Amino acid sequence: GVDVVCVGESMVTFVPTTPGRLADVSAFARTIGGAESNVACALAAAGHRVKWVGRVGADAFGDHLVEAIGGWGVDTTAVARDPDRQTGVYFRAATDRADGGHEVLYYRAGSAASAMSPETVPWGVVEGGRMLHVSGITAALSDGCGALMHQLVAPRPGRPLVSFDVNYRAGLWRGGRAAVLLELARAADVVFVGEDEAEEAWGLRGADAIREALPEPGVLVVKRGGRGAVAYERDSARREGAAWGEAQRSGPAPGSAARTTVPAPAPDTVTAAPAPHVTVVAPVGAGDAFAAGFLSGTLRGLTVAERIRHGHLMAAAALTTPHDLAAPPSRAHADRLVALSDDAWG
Ligand code: KDG
Repeated sequence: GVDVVCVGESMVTFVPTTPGRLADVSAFARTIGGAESNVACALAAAGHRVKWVGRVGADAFGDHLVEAIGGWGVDTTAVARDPDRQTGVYFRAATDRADGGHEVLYYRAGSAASAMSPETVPWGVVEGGRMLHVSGITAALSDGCGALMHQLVAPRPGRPLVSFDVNYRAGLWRGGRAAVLLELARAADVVFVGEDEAEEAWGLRGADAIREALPEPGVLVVKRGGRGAVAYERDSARREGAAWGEAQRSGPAPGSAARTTVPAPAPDTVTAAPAPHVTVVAPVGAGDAFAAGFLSGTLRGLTVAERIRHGHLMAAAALTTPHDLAAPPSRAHADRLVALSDDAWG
């Protein structure tokens, strides 16, 4: 069986070989991008069975994505090839702006992935894992992709545990607020969001305000950059622990009321864990790596504190490479690092 199914658009990515504004640089190195396939690759590298579901053109860049992502050990058999649309591409500057943002140029409007929809993505495939990982990027790609996202997170019997990374991308939302991302997050079981993006996307300030606006998910992880991360875990989610798969299967019947009408949730357990200090080479991909580390710990039934530390370790690896993806430490090595005392982590 498959542990995790990741659904989303992947793109061929061009990163300048010299620093500077995109307007000035002239040479680029090709790499791969795509938040959900980044998570898939990192999870596969950590030893999990992972399937990436996406849609690429029947072109050379589509070949490259399928081959490169497959090279990380990800099952790509469910990736659709669209003969009529091209694979998405994006360029990003090598130097990040002082405000923490980075310069990005997307060439993805009308891409093969934008044709993903409830009609073009085979349901049997997305339902086939213990866990389903998706992100808010997909909701911005097209109406069909938006409809697909709503369908993927909707409560239903037998639904896998749904992990949702908010992944607000200002360039895809024209810099505006994205209320739909809050709606999608509400329906998920595990939610990842950065404090900065919650402010940009929803105007919410600080971790507690985010939890207040988003009380439904069993686990909400708020990332605070160099200050680490804090997780809010509902007691019911904690009790279910490693048995969450079973709990999901006996969940609400089809057509029953959405989670927003579920009785008021029991109090949260709040777990904060600092991040190790690293010299950042490129922040892109760190959020995906964090999600992969956290989800890997979830699949292994680790405590929330341990899951956060695995997330931080994977993120540290991604932060210190110029590409989105970094080879994570081996599981045994990561477990040793996670078990270090609080002093080593603080
Ligand atoms: O998280 C990294 C992604 O942002 C990057 O790989 C490109 O998927 C991408 C996007 O849509 O921004």
